[in-house]
Amino acid sequence: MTCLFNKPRKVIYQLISSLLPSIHQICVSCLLLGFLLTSADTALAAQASTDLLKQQVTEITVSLGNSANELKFEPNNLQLTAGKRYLLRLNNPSQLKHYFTAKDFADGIWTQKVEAGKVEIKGAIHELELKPGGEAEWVFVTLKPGKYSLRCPIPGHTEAGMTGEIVVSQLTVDS
Ligand SMILES: [Cu+2]
Repeated sequence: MTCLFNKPRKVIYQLISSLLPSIHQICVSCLLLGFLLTSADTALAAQASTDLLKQQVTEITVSLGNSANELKFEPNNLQLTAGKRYLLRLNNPSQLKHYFTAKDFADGIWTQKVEAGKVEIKGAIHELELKPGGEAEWVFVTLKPGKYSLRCPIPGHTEAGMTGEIVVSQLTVDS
């Protein structure tokens, strides 16, 4: 029997780095499954066994403000379903800076990535700031059903009506 520790260091490093991608994948799956199981929904947990990340994406586009510089999200009501994968395209056609802020919503999703310009960001995202003419793509899987508020926290914008609602409904399984 060969002992791992007798092998040259280089071989051990190669072994570990070849394992890393699969370890990462397993962790993501466990994370998703754990999240769904703790939400005590067996239908969702069953859904998690199919690979959530390979699901087709549903595209949604939301504008932050408009060319007339009105302070609103268009549309300002998003209807999503838990356990689905989405591509949220955000754009800012106005001459003002805006935020897409929905912290509780962001806590209840799993972000796969955010793409803006030539940069791709992985990991948890809680709010995005879009400068005039800015665009970003947010790919995520919805996990936790609920009604979440959306707003732009720039002084005066929330007050002027730059708010919205994101509804994540329970996944219904046909029997
Ligand atoms: Cu704003």
